[in-house]
Amino acid sequence: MRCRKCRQKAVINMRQHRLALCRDHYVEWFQQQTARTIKKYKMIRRDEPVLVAVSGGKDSLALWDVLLELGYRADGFYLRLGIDEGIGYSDESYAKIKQFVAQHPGTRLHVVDVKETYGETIPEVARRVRRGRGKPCSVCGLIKRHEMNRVAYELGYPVLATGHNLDDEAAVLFSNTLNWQVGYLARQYPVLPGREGFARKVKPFCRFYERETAAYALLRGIDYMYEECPFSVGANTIYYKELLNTLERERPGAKLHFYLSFLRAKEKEGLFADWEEPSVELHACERCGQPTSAPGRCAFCRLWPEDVLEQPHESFVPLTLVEGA
Ligand code: Q46
Ligand code: ZN
Ligand code: ZN
Repeated sequence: MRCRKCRQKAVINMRQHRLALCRDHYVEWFQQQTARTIKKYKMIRRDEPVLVAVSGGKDSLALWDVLLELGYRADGFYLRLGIDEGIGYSDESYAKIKQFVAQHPGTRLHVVDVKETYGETIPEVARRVRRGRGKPCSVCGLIKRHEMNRVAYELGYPVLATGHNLDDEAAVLFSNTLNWQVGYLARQYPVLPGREGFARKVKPFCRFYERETAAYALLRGIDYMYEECPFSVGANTIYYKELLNTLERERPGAKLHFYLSFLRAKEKEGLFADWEEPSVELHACERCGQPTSAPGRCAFCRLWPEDVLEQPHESFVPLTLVEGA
C-alpha cells in the first residue's frame, strides 16, 4: 500500500475515507482535520486559552499535542481520582502525563488530587455514599464534571476541550437512540456553549475513529496509558462500541455515517431544534456557585461532609506544574 500523496510506503489505510498515507502525511492530515473540525464548529478562537482535560490515555494526550502543534495556548488539567485496583491505575496515568509535559517545554499542567483536596479517593467516596451499585462511575462523573467546570472558571479558561472520539460519540448516540433519550439527543453535539461564566465544551476529535487517534499518538511518539480504567469493564458504552465495531467490519464507514448523518439532520433539518429543556429552575449552588436545580447546594457539594468543605479556599486551588522554559 502506497501513500496517496507521495507514493512512499503507507503506514495507515483508512477504508472509510479510501485513503492510505505515509507517516508524515498522516500526521499532517490528522492535524489539518482537527483544525477543520475546530473551524467548522467554531470551537476555539485563536486568542482563547484552552484547558484540555487529560486522563493519560491516547485521545486526551493526542489532543493536547495537536492543539499545541496548531499553535493554541493549550494547558492541561488532570484530576487524580485515586483509583488503584491493584494496577496502580491513577499513578501510572499521572506518570504518563508528567512525561508528556516534560517532553513539551513550556506547557502547563494543573492538577487536582481528589483525596488531598476533599479527603477521599473516588472509590472511597462512592463506598461512603453507596451510589452506583458497587461501581464508582456515577460519583466519578459527577466529580469530574464539577471539578473541570470549577478549575476552568477559577483559572479563567473560556474553553474546555476533551478527547472524545468518534467511537465514544457514536456509542453514546447509539445508547441515547436505543433508549430515546430525547433530552440527551437534543444536547449531543461537538460543541456545547458556555453559560453563566462557565466554559464552552468542545470535542475536536469527534470525527476521528479510535484507531486514528491511536495511530497519531504512536506516530508522534506519545507514550500513553494503554489500560482503561478498571471500573470501565462491563460498561454499557463498551458493549455498544463492540456492536458498532461489528457493523463497521461489515460496512466500513458505518460508524462515521451514523454520527455525521445525525449531526447533519440537526444542522440542516432542524432535528430536535424545537425541543425545549423542561423548565427546571436553575440557581447558583449556595456553596460553590455552579448552576443547579437542587434547592440549596448542588449534588457535588452534597457529597461531602461539612468540615471538608469548610477548609480554607486556598486548599481547593489546583497545583500547577510548569515544565521546561
Ligand atoms: S467514570 Fe468509571 Fe470512568 Fe471514573 S471510575 Fe473509571 S470508568 S474513570 S470514564
Ligand atoms: Zn506520503
Ligand atoms: Zn455546589
